Amino acid sequence: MNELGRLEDLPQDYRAALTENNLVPLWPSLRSLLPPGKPAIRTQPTCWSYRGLRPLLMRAGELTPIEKAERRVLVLANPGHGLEKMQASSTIYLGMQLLNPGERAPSHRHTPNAVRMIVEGEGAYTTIEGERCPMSRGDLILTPTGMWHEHGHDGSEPVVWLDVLDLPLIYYCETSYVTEGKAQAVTSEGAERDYQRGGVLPAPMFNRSRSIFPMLRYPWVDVRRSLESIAARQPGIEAVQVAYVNPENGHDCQRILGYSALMLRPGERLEMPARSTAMVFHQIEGGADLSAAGASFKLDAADTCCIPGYTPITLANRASDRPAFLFIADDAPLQKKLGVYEFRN
Ligand code: 1HN
Repeated sequence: MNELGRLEDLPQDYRAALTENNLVPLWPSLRSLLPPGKPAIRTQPTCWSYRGLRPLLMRAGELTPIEKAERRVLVLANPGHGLEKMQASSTIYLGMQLLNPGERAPSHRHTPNAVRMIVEGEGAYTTIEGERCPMSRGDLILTPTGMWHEHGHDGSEPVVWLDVLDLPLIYYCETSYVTEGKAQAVTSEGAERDYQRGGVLPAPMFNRSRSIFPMLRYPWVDVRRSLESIAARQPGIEAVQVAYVNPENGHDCQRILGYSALMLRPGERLEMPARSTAMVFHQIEGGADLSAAGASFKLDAADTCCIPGYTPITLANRASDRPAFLFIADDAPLQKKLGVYEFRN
């Protein structure tokens, strides 16, 4: 590839005239905009241990009342992007949110899409457009773009969950904003039970689907049961993994970020080929060793890490006598829509 002219090669008066006219020469920057073979990646392999994070989150609970925070969150920020950018990858925002007994996080709606992966505690719930979704460890709860949502807590212990949002992308697009709202009336609970059997859908006579996001809560007990069934019935399968999809059409459950759950069988080691998406791993149960891009992390329950795209990843269950379970988030739905998603073997 031939050397391109540098900015310094241009006469000072010419550079000044370009700047004066809001013009920039492309050729000095072309190689950094289009690096050969592989993108320039800011996302660094980064791990946030729950053991390190939890005391700081509990302290936030003492320092800042919920009324002063609205959402009491410590953001899992990737140093490769600069901590102030508050992003885990180019498109993914991660935060650990604390709700103490009796607290309420008021109703609002916004353009970014969110999901919550429940980390600890019982008795809290999110209400989304009137649908009350109880929170239990490992449950996944969606709050898609534009839907009213608020959180409450009737239990007796702190509740913590991992928020995953496509906020960096929506912010980049200059489309990120919020609308504050009044408390919602609860009108329904347990709507996910209408979809508890794959292959069997509600079939209203006149109107196929009530909503483009028909399922908002994916209980961990059901997801875990599916994984265990696959592992037991298909011992030769490469990877025991299930995707969180829209049960009405089988598409990704959200439009920009994709979610799945992975079971590592006792003693299993899994080599994942490089793909173009950065990936987030959150340990739901058990312990796993993860290595990628020169980094290696020991993940214990509730730990979270982020790995850049275009790098192979190795995962290993540390235990030989019990399975390990991971929640995975990436931006494959976005990249597939854009036509840039790739696998490299
Ligand atoms: C948000 O609305 C929540 O509703 C959590 O719990 C984290 C981070 C950025 C923007 C909105 C929530 C958020 C958020």
